[in-house]
Amino acid sequence: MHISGIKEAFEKDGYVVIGDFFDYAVMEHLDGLIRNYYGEDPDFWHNDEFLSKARTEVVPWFPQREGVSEFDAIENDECLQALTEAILGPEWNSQYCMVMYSKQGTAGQAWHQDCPPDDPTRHNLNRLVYTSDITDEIGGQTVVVPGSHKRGVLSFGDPVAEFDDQVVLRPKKGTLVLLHGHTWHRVLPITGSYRFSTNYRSAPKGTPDDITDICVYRNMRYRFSTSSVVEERTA
Ligand SMILES: O=C(O)CCC(=O)C(=O)O
Ligand SMILES: [Fe+2]
Repeated sequence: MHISGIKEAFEKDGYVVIGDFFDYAVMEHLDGLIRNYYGEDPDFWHNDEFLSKARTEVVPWFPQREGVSEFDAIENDECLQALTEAILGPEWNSQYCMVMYSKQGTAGQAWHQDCPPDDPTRHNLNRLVYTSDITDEIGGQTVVVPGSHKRGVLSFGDPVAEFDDQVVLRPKKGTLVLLHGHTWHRVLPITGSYRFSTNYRSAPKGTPDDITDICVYRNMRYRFSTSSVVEERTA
């Protein structure tokens, strides 16, 4: 698929999946670094209220902030940069690289939008890199509702109920998923060992750095910087 086709698919669906985007050996190397960092039993980072209300269990890691430079190669990948520019326009911003790890037996992530869609033009772009396969045996499949980035705020309701028009993604090692921050998405429970993904977040020119501070769930809006529920949703 050429850049124009990818851009078109992204604009229509709010996400696009591109298999075999990254080099296998690079994926192997980063995968090893991530497994080594988390070890056997990482601690949770969020407080109990968040864990129970959001039904989201992830342990984040920002490797570049700790001087782990091996993650820069993906960030500097020319194809990834060209694609990002096509989607976000000139002078887009690279925000940070965040690995998200979920342990066996945890809930994954409930339905959410990474940032409120109150202003449709203000959003982040997830550039998700999968350094190992997401499989049905392990769980942790990424689920999206196509076109939902144009539907406004995520509907109120059961945080983890299925949508009729949802699509389950099973990215393989080396797959790139571009996902609009307003697209309704979630991660299924982790039934097998553990799963992680690596997100190179970016945003159009002029987007505030804290664009993803408030996350919209089906039952609340949650502010990460203060670990607080800023709105209990009733509708
Ligand atoms: O890990 C995934 O597959 C999706 C994670 C996610 O919700 C995000 O990066 O905003
Ligand atoms: Fe997300």
